[in-house]
Amino acid sequence: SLDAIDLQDRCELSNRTGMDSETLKRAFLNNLFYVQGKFPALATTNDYYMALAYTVRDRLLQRWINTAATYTELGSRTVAYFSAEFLMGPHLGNNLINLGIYDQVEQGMAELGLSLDELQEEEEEPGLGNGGLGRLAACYLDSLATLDIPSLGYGIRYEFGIFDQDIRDGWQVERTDKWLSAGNPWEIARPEWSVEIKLGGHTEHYTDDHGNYRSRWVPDQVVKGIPYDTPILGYQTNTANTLRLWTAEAPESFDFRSFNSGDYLGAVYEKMISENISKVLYPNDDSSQGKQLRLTQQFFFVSCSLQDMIRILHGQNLPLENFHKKFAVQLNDTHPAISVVELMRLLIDHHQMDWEQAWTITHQTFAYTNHTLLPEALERWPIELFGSLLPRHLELIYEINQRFLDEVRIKFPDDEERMIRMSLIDESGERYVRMAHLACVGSHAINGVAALHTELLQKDVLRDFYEMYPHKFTNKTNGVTPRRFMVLSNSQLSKLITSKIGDSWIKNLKELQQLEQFVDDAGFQVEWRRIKQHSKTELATYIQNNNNITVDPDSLFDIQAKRFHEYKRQHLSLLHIVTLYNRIKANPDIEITPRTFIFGGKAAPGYFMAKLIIKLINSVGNVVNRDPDVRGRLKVVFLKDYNVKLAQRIYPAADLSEQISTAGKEASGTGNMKFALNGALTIGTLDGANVEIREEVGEENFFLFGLTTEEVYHKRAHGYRSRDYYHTNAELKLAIDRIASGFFSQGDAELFRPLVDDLLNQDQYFLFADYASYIACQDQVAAVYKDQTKWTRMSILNAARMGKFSSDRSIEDYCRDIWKVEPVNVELRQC
Ligand code: Z15
Repeated sequence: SLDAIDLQDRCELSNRTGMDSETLKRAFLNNLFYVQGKFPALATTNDYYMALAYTVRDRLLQRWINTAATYTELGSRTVAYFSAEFLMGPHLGNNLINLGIYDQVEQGMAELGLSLDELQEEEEEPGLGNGGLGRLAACYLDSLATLDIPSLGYGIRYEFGIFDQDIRDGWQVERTDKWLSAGNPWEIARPEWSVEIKLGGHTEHYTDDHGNYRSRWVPDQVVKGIPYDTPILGYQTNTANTLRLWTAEAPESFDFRSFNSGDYLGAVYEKMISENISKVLYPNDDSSQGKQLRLTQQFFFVSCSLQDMIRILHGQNLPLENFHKKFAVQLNDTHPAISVVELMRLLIDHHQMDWEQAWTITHQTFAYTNHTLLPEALERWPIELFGSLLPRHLELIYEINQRFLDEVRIKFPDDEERMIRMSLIDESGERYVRMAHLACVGSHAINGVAALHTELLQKDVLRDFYEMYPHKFTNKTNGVTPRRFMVLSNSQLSKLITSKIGDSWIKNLKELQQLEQFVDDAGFQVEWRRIKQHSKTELATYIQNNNNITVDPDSLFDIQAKRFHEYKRQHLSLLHIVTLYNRIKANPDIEITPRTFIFGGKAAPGYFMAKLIIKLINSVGNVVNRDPDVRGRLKVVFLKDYNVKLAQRIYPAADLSEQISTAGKEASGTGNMKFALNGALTIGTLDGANVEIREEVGEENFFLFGLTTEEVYHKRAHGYRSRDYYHTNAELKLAIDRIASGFFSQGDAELFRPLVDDLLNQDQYFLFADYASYIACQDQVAAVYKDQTKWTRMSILNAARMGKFSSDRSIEDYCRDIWKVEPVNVELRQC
């Protein structure tokens, strides 16, 4: 029998678990032969990549299976992280780091004449997210596994992730992201755990055999969700958790029906419609689109996931009443907020639970993270649309709302205005379901993602909810994983650090503080600078190859890499560039610190102004980079297709990190943390986590400029007139006039008019108000950069004081304050 096979023998014979260099090489060649079906003579780079990926996967599987077995045996309390986005980045390098075999494998590959860097380049990264929110989810999965917390990530397996960005004639052009076309060695389909979800139709009400009034949902469409699992290994631990992503398919039974009636094409059409659900990621960051398909996607993955969790619960012989004891569900923004209603429906309609008990379980299960203060990002669904897709959920929302408003009335008598503001239904015009309100009412915990952001939520966006439920609110400042964003992406700096303070900083980032003892050590400073220089040279080569622009690695690398949005103010940096250029034109011999300005980031395809800003960057670059008067002292580079892979090249090479959003607009930011961790200095406003970064690194090591949130509010309230700044600041006027005149657009004075007009007449993000302060601050940056000893000192202190911003710290905070979940140790017992 299967049980009789000696497990130890199986491990050794199979060669699939050994981690020494010889075994890894042998396994790799085995996979090339048996999985890819190739001799080395015919193998492509992709064959080699796949053979290596399967070699790594075998080592993951051993840990994964043991982890699952352990959790099942112990019935461990588990975190379920619900997110419409997981921006994982390439798996290969990260898994090698977390397995602790990166160097062995690099050497083994070298012995076979292969470059590990080149093999890693082969991997198509799963870009199943837009920006900060999706990447945060990925960092959190890494930390959950590293901290041995039982957890599941639940989301959607988009066939097309975030679009690939091309630049043509300076404009962004979108191409579909076919990340699955070469196959995905990191996932395993689990069709045996498929579930069905309902859509559309109507509800019926009846009295059951016990005389109870009940409801049922009669859908007009049924769709199947198929889970695909990816193992998420922690750093130097046996824990391998699961990212479970759902793909939509038409159920066999459904096309059967049409097929029987002879409507073959109709059946195929139904199938196509069903499969649309998981076809494509909506490419908007920080704004909501209000499209039916988007709501369908949200409901689809949430319903699949909750049904899956009920299956797991039953599999462990736990009663449904224990749902909230077994699981803590985190809602990553309001995208999965429909969960609140879906769990109620499953408990009440499918499992005959009474309302009170269902509600207790539901609100003890969920916790909600808010990621934005921007009004355009707050999700609302027109009642019509909502009711036609989810008729039963709309009924349940009305019931939840009635009970909720009864509570509000008791707590705040005679305050009709408050009830109108807080209702789950917006009735001011066309009626909408307010998803943030639903998330607040249906959760026991609500958090913002940086101290300032949480404070503003409480004071402003969610003020009524804070007054109603002050105990629900906490702050959970974001963090980033040092495994991917230091150990993997900046191996030289990581090794230097480890040579000085040992390697426990990788799991305990606060230990970086010990670097402070070397801050004035000349030898250490030289090494620190040498490594930064090395990373800059590598990025310079990348720029030469991709943009055909020669940049000087000795120049100050001034970088802004993030999604394009007016509130992030990439165009404020542009105004600085044009100002420096104007100074040179006025006096070509002027003494200036040579700078390379590097931009990266995508614009939502429908966001005209963001795309125009990209065009302006490229237009300014075309002029500045070629003007002989500049003598190469300024370069402007737009790196296309900013993604996780490119981000890993960029952070180590940055001298200056641009974090220049209008105060009160960026919820947290996480790029700000990755840059500083890699020794970049920040020029930034008092916004999001910048505030806390500055607190940690010390105000003398941070370039601060700009209005505070309060000052912005005040100016807005008292009638802000950007044009006044234009008329009173000569450099600002010159910069704007240059752009408006067509100087950067071959004489076309129309091209950038929408941008210029907006700044002169609206400027809702206060660029003109912050311009003088920004320019003065940049002049200071330039002065400090000339003193390389001082700069290096500041750079070391920045990295040394970033300990707080590890995602391990964030996750520990969530575990302690919200999830109430403990680590579970996993031992390797089987292969
Ligand atoms: C997104 O990436 C963020 C917020 C959103 O509401 C959406 Cl829809 C997408 C970002 C914030 O803009 C950023 O400040 C924050 O650091 C990040 O989420 C993670 O919390």
